[in-house]
Amino acid sequence: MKVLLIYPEFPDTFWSFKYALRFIRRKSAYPPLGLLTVGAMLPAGWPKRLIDLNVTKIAKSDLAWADCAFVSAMAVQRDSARQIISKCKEAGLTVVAGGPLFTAEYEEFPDVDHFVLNEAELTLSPFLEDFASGCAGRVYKTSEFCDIRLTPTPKWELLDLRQYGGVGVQFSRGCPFNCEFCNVTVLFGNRPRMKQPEQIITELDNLYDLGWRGPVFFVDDNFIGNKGYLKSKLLPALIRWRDGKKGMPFNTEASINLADDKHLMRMMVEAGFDAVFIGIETPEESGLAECNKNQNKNRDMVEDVKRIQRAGLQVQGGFIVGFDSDARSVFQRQIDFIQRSGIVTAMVGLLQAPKGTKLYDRLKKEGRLLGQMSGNTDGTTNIVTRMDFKVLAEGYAHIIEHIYSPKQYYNRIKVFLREYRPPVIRECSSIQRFLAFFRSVLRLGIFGEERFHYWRILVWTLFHRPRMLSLAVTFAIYGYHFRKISHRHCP
Ligand code: B12
Repeated sequence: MKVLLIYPEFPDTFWSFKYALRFIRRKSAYPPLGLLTVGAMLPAGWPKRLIDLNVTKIAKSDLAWADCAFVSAMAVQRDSARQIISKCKEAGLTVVAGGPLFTAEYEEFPDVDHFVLNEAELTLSPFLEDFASGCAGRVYKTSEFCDIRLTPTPKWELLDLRQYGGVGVQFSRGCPFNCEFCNVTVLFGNRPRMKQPEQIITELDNLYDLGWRGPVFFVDDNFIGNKGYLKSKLLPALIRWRDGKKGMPFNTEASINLADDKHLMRMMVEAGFDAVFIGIETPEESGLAECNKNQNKNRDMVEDVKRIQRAGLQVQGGFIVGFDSDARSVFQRQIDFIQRSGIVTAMVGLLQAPKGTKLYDRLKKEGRLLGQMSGNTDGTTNIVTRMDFKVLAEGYAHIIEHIYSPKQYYNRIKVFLREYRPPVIRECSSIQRFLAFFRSVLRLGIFGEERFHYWRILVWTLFHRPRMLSLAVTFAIYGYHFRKISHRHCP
């Protein structure tokens, strides 16, 4: 069997980082870790090619070479997935699909021959056995969760790492919390399942040996889901691993209660983490109660964010407007929170209901669903909102325009740099970094609408926080991307 592993194209979004990646001449933010893992589970004797449509086009010769296509996708890749599936069918390939999009919505893809849903660790072998005996069924799914201590090391050699801004490593799956809008507990359960530290060390060694020195994203749903195991097993192993290494800063996703544990933050920084993404969602207690985000309730989240920043971790934040309980004042409250906390990378979206979540089921009962979510921060929603949609859309557009306007955005960088105590990770100097700086001078510092703010922050950083100069340039480049995207997505 000759297999094409295909990853559909992402639209231009907040997370695509498309306009920022151009500065470092990379094509995509992250490689498809799910497909690389599936690649490692397929029979060794099957020749494999990975086609990530975010970095390359699919050639006729690839389609002619292959017998079957294994397609992975998340909801935002829906349109591109449909196109590539029909292309593969036209070329006479057997199409097998898996990953979050299909696990949630497989009924919507009549052209796919076989669905191998949920975690491939459990569903792929039964499919392969049936396939080998010529009696493969259409849908393989399970309600069980696998033991990820048995998950193989991703097959990194299938791709050209030089095309990516960062890479992913997964330590755990699942999250102990129950936010109403989130898919994670449906897909991966409430009890975090962890890999053995040795598995992670092997994955990191593989990447290091392949020459990778860029950022590594621990793609866990909630990295601190099991703090005890983290502190006693993984972090000590990572601290040992980092000794003598250069580059490879780590980042991850965690819940806000990270701020309560100084020891954990200290260990994470020592292990080489320099950023965490946190679902803040809303400063309104009523919104937090509505979506069951109890871990964010009754706390001073601005102060929490600052505590994490002071520990040496940049905080990136997710924010949502469009809760039933949101009043018109929510837009300004969100802006104030974002500006005061110094969360430079602030992702703001309208509440959407992913299929399979408690939110989806509730709204279905209430007759308030409008098809599928776009899964995107594009100013759309699949919910009949309580607030008049025109008011909501205008309020949303106002937040986006405000927080990414050069003045506010660069102010935020300064608020952040004042608070931040950067960890000591031995950086890898590279010609690409220097060139990125040079390109930023041209595009942002000379031709950009933000040029005044750009030079002001560089000069300020040079005098007050000289060690963070390269971070300030990185933020300036991100800001360019966020502005481009926001012009596109605001209705
Ligand atoms: C890392 C990550 C990202 C990264 C990068 C993803 C990338 N390029 O690969 C970033 C930060 C960019 C990202 C962004 C977004 N993400 Co995201 N992300 C994740 C996260 C945390 C981990 C994904 C991962 O790498 N997992 C590790 C691999 C090993 O697991 P896996 O991909 O699931 O693959 C396994 C199975 O699914 C299956 N499988 C996967 N593919 C295939 C294919 C075949 C053929 C087979 C047989 C099996 C199979 O086998 C694998 C092994 O078990 C997941 C949550 C999660 N735990 O999966 C959310 C998740 C995938 N993201 C999600 C969402 C909604 C988003 C955003 C829309 C968020 C937003 N509001 O903007 C954006 C969209 C991206 C964009 N560009 O606009 C949702 C998707 C829901 C859905 N129904 O599609 C998830 C599930 C999180 C959630 N809360 O619901 N994300």
